[in-house]
Amino acid sequence: MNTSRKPLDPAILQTALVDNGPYNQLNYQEATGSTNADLIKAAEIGAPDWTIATVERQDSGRGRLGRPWTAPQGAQVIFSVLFRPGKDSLDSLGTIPLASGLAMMDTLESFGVEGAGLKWPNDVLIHGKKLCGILVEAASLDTDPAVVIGIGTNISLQQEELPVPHATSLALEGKDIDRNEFLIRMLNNLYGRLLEWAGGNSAGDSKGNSAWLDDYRAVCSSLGQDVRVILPGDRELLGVATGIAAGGQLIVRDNQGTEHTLNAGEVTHLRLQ
Ligand code: BT5
Repeated sequence: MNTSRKPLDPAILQTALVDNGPYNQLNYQEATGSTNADLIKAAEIGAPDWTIATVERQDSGRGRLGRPWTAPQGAQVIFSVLFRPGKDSLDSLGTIPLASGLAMMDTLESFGVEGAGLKWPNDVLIHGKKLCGILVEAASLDTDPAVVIGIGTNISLQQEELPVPHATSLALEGKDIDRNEFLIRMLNNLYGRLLEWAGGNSAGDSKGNSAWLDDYRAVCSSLGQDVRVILPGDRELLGVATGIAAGGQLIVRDNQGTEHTLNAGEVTHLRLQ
């Protein structure tokens, strides 16, 4: 077996993340359908805030808009986190994916991974290829909102194992990284960025700007790029990405000079970085 595909060690994870760390619960299984689906169900029956679900393999891993997310057993770090951000946070939930992507960038930087950037809102690309996928779903939007943040990172996939040609893995980028260590660092960074996110919602300036969003802007490789954006309803917008608004929206100036502030859209960078 490829050594980096050894199963995760739940005892190490439990000690680092729960007993000596900020999380409340760790659910480890060899396989499941989708860790996001599992935690959404768990949230409905009262699972605690800061519960982690992690597995070696997903059989129906999901991306956005019903797209599939796949990888061979043990070749990724796959996890979801249940986060209950509090009742005053409903208006800010849309920026959780950005804070989560930033935590991934922190983690990659700590391992010395070069060439990574965040395509708005939260695709981590290395030299234009997708390293990880982030899916934030609402488990409940009532008086006690609960969100599930799910992330799959390609650790040891080889070229012939990539599910799509525009994917990459840390192994293919020349980094042999221990999956336990990756998961521990990533979950600590995610916890830290989510606390900053929560603090920023109350402590930002009068326009809602906060320090973590400046960190996001610094690693967002969409900024300054010529982009094509497929907007909801399949409309296409061509222009230059000029900024990230205080609410996390992407600002695109079209070829006529009009600025558009986008809440959603599928961005393509027209020049490879
Ligand atoms: C995403 O969707 O990128 C979000 C993926 C989230 C996966 C995590 S794993 C833990 C948790 N549990 C779940 O069930 N999901 C979350 P999207 O932007 O829609 O990208 C999906 C597209 O990425 C697919 O249509 C493929 O083109 C491509 N893709 C699938 N598997 C991939 C992989 N391993 N690496 C790179 N690209 C992949």
